Parts: sequence; structure tokens; C-alpha cells
Amino acid sequence: MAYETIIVEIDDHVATITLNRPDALNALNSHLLQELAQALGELDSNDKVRCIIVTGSAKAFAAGADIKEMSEKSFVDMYLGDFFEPATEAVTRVRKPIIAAVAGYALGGGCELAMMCDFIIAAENAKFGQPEINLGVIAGIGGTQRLTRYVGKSKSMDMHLTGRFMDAEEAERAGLVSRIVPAKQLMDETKKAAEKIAEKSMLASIAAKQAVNRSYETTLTEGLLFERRLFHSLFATEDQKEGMAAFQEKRTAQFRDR
Ligand code: CO8
Repeated sequence: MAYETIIVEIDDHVATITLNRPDALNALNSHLLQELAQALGELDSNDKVRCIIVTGSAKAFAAGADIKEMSEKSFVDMYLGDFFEPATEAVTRVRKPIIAAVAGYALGGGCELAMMCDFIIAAENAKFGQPEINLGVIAGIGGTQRLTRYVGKSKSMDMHLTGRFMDAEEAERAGLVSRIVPAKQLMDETKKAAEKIAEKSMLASIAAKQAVNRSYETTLTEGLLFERRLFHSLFATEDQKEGMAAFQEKRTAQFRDR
């Protein structure tokens, strides 16, 4: 499928979606969001793909929602149009692991998109921010909720109220990103992480993702129960037998998603 605002590449078991509106620092317009939603749906149902990377350019992961497209919209346009909904639902609906590889600006909707992925690997030059306050609005696709869960109330308030940017070091210290890598190695390092994930049993990967995500949605007691049931259920899989046999036989496990 040919896209105009994103590039989709599949290399072995890893798919990479590159946001591709360089003249607008990958600002998220409705066309890009619609293509992103479609690509994610297709990759999630492609049996060959076992891990997905979402990335941008060296200068910008995404500088936010497209301000030029939004600027003249009314309350009714935004409320009824709700043009962010399909993409945000598409990202959170994906069952396979998704890594955001962030270089440069991840602002507003760009930061929110990165946070919707399962984890973020940042280049040294990454900058995160929720600067919507400078435009007379606030975050609209999860920034106030997800950033607060990632970094806590104080830092989240600071980011949302002052609109300041957080560099990669601060983002790593605060728990927003899982690791920082040299800018030139961002894609190599992210692909290595994706390939590691792709080697695992997809059944266990999906269970791990569901269980971690559940921790955001429920009480500790319910979350622990959910985790325990998934843990128990994995003993019904051939991959559990294979993984534990391979450990004892001191060889690499060959998972078959069974
Ligand atoms: N939208 C549209 N165009 C953009 C955007 C954007 N968000 N960001 C950058 N661009 C464009 C610029 O207009 C410029 O284009 P042109 O040359 O045609 O004028 C080009 O990209 C390059 O940008 P700059 O010249 O500004 O580059 P600099 O290196 O000087 O600055 C910055 C880079 C700091 C990233 C700067 O471009 C900037 O501040 N951008 C805006 C960041 C921002 O405010 N983001 C938040 C947007 S609002 C949002 O994301 C809300 C999301 C939730 C909506 C939910 C609705 C339901």
C-alpha cells in the first residue's frame, strides 16, 4: 500500500512506520493520522510482523497536531470531526509491541503519540513537550493523563502549564523514556530492541503488554489477579514448554506462537 505522509517498511519481522511530512516537522494532520491508523491496522494483522517501530526524522518525531489545519476550526468542527480519534484508537488497539524511536521534537500530539506506544527510545537530541498552552488550548489526545502517569503530577503540571520542553536526559530521569542512545544509532538500536522482542513468543509478548497496560486501568489487587491469570494461562502454551526446556537444555528457544 502506497502512503503519502508515512513510509512503511517491513524488514524480516520488524515493521517501521516513518512519519514523513518533513516540511511541517511531521505535524499530524488528518491525512497522516488516517494513514497511520490504516498502516497500524494492517501491520497488526500481518502475521509476519512481530514488532512495530514508529519514528520520525532526525529533527522531529512530530511537532504536534497540525496547527495550520486546526487554526480555523470551531468547537463544532472539532467535536463532531474528532479527527484524532481513529488514529489514537488504532495505536492503542494494536496488540503487538510498538516502540517509539524519538529524535528531535516530540511535542503536543507528537509527545502524546510517542506515549501511546509501549515504550520510547530517545536520541540524545530528543525534546519532549506539551506546549499547547502557548496556543490557548491544552493537550487533547492523552497528554494530561499519560504524561502524569509517566512522570508524576509535579513535572506534568510544569510541562503543561509552562509549555517548556524536556530534554532526553530529563525524560529518562523522569521515566518518560526507557533509554537514550546516540542520535546516529537511534534506528539501529531501536531495531535491535525490536528484533529481540520479535524472537519471543508472541503469546507471552501480548500477555506482558496487556498486563502492564492493565496497571494503568485498575487497582493493584485487580491488576495482580489479571497478571496471575495470564501467567497461569501461558502454561497452556507450547511456547512455555519450549522456553523452559530450552533453558534446561542450554539452547536458544524456538518459539512458534502456539
Ligand atoms: N503544525 C503545523 N506546522 C508546523 C508545526 C505544527 N505543529 N510545527 C512546525 N510546523 C512547521 C512550521 O510552520 C514551519 O513551516 P513553514 O516553513 O511553512 O513556516 C516548519 O514546520 C518548520 O518549523 P519552524 O520554522 O518553526 O522550525 P524551528 O526549528 O524554528 O522550530 C519548533 C521548531 C520549536 C518545533 C516549532 O516549529 C514549534 O514550536 N512548533 C509548534 C509546536 C507546538 O505547538 N505543538 C503543539 C501543537 S497542538 C497539539 O499538538 C494538540 C494535540 C491534541 C489535539 C487533539 C484534538 C482533538
